[in-house]
Amino acid sequence: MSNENSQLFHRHPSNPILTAADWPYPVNSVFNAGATLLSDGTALLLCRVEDRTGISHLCAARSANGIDDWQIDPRPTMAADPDNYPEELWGIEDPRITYLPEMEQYAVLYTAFTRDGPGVALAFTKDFHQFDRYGVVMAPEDKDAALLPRRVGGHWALIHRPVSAPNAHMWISYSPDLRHWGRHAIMLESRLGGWWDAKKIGLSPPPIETSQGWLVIYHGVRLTAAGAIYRLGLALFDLEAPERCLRRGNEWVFGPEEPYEVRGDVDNVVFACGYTIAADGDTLNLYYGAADTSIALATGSIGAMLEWLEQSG
Ligand code: BMA
Repeated sequence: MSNENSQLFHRHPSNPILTAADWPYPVNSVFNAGATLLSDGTALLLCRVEDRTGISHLCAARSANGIDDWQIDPRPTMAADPDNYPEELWGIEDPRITYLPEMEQYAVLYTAFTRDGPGVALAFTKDFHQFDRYGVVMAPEDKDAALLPRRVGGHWALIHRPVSAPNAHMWISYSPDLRHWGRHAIMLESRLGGWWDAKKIGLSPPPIETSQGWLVIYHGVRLTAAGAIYRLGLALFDLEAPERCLRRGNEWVFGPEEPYEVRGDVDNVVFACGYTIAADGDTLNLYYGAADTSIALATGSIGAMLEWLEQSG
């Protein structure tokens, strides 16, 4: 894939930037990390870590430049707690972080691997040490969720991905209090047939608020005879009615190409759960899980993504 849109993202030369070998305790793999910038500018990744039982927990890694010299918590930062939260029976996965200025806290939406499949769970934190769990907010089977950072029309908005086999679309739901959810609407549908994003799509990192709308990076899953291929595409949604899609790109903008993306515990996967935005307000640092094995970094220009959507959306 060396066509024009692959230029939207540039892989960091030291990819993958974090692997199991970097961990201070024995783990199988580290991938699909939520990301945020702390108030002092430190980049924080809340990494999905799969231990050697096959169960995942979350572990925080902090770095001044967001690239190297990561300070990794010496033990799991947020471990599954099935005694108190039975929905976390088989672990917790794929966190997406949104800072809510109104709450003065970070919301972490994550997948709780329940007895009946993946569900969406919510926890709040101020410091990524203590977490206040709200429990399951969307029952299984549902995942790939994130909150918008502010209320829209007086309500909180949650993007998520319920499964109604054989299809899975992106939905949005609203709440007055972050506990009771309703006004469910389809936000973006998976396409049909041979498309790269046919049958199954989902939100990747939380939406990016721009003057033109909510810029959404989403993943599409192509099922092939050799297995699934996870790639990323772009879409833009109305700022005050985010269920309204303004533009959608046809081609994927990022897909597995490098050896660490093509080969791993799960081949051919790029799966982004988080980003940080540089001081210029335009450079997006996208952190993505590569082949369910390591964490990699690609950078892109938000302005260039919007322009690309304008031309090809
Ligand atoms: C999806 C997600 C991710 C994972 C991907 C590829 O369903 O749940 O956790 O990276 O599969 O295995």
